[in-house]
Amino acid sequence: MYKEILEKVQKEFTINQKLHPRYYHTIGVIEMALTLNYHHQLNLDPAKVFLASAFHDIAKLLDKESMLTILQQNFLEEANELKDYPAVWHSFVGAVYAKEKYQINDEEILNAIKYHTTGRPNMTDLEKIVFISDYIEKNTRTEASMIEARKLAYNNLDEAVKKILIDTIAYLEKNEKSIYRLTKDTLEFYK
Ligand code: DGI
Ligand code: FE
Ligand code: FE
Repeated sequence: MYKEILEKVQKEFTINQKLHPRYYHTIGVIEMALTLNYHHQLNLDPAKVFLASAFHDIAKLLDKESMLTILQQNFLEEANELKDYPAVWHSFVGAVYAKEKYQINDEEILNAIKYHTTGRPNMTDLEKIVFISDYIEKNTRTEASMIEARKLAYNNLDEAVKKILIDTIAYLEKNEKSIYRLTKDTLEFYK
């Protein structure tokens, strides 16, 4: 199963016969999430950890128009609010895309994909390790704050979630980007 999934992800991230760096990021997230599952003895089904990680950014390379259409068709309530946060779209869209194109029907996996960018209050262990691994994986996340968060993640997952949100919000504020409600709610919960 693992090999076939990786081939699908690879295909999705190949543009003009070249493999996009997003693929290596995805491999890093798979490795990190499996490591955290083992390290913290979360006893999550490794197949679920693998699938959620492998598909977390599956919609990242879709064009904005397709993403908006998928959002409007599947998330009536959120679609309007989400308009101003294009960076968040691919996570919500990814959950739909994984379900419709790749027959992922497990709600726990779909929610880990859906909330991997913003997190959400009271995350499941699967949601948490995908959210954290997305920020700290070893293949492409090389900045100091990412390495610090990686150290934290081995000690305490909730502390890592908190640090990642604080750093992400600081980064967004510095770049004059608005913060999505869910991102704020998640930090409020983990603070
Ligand atoms: O898809 P990745 O690059 O692997 O990582 P991601 O899904 O965490 O997306 C990261 C981007 O999303 C990053 O540029 C920060 C942005 N982001 C996260 N939360 C918010 C946000 N952007 C806005 N405007 N508001 C948010 O609340
Ligand atoms: Fe993402
Ligand atoms: Fe990612």
